Amino acid sequence: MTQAPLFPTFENLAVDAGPDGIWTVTLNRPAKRNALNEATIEELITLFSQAPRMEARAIILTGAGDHFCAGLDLVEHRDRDRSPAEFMHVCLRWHEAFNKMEYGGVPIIAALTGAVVGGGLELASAAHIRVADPSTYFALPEGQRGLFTGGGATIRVSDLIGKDRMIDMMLTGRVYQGQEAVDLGLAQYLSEGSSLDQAREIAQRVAQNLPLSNFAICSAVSHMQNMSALDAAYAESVVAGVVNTQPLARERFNAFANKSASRIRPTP
Ligand code: 1HE
Repeated sequence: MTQAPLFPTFENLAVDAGPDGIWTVTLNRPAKRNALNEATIEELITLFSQAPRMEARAIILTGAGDHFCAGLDLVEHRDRDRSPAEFMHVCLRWHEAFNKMEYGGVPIIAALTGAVVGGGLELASAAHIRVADPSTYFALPEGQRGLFTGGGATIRVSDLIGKDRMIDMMLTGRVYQGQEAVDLGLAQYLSEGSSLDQAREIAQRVAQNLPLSNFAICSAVSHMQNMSALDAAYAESVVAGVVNTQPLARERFNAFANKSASRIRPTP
């Protein structure tokens, strides 16, 4: 893998910035099952702060080894013996990283394998598209570990699956996988083979959209969800005013009008 030239050398992430604007970002602590220590979160903040200004057209987020992410680095947490205020600040850095992802405007496609647990599910839920494979499983083992979610699960995971299911996962350690996980909303896709391969196909398709459209899709929808319906409708009209009149879209309108553009059909 090649390191994106404008980034410092990351210790915990591998970044492969492809010439087509599709980046692959790999959590790179497989010996620790990609558990999220403070250093990894700082690297995620750096990366996802800069990516929108570096012409990334889509980012595939994956984990090295068999497991996407084992959540909070429990050993670091034990060793640091943090005060409540210190851990609050840790959580605020997680929020910084995950908000940069969700609101940054670059489509993020998470290719999930193995454990997507605790903070790993919080990370995955900040991606715009999640692809699971037959090895992927989702859990919130906070209850069993003597913890509570701190990386945004109360917002994002409950948005995906509903508060009652999330509470059940946290209380009982219930694990979801396969089609059931997709049906519940934990992932949008279940690949038969490698989730990374399917994530690449999705990234290629998504990267064909105009960047301004993708920016709006991958930031405005989330922002509008935080607004009143009245304000969201107003903001939507403003965003649509900018996006739907972008000069680059004209050739797409022309292609539709002169019948050279593909038509929308159901998959055979
Ligand atoms: C870790 C971590 C970790 C593995 N922090 N070091 N997260 C959890 O409760 C999940 C904890 N992890 C596991 O349940 C399992 O490790 C896995 C199912 C992910 C993988 O199992 P396995 O058998 O492949 O690996 P392993 O033998 O358990 O672990 C291999 C190494 O990874 C080992 O280190 P080693 O130095 O002894 O070789 C483990 O200690 C290390 N490792 N997971 C630190 N999480 C903002 S609040 C968020 C709250 C949460 O995230 S709660 C969920 C915490």
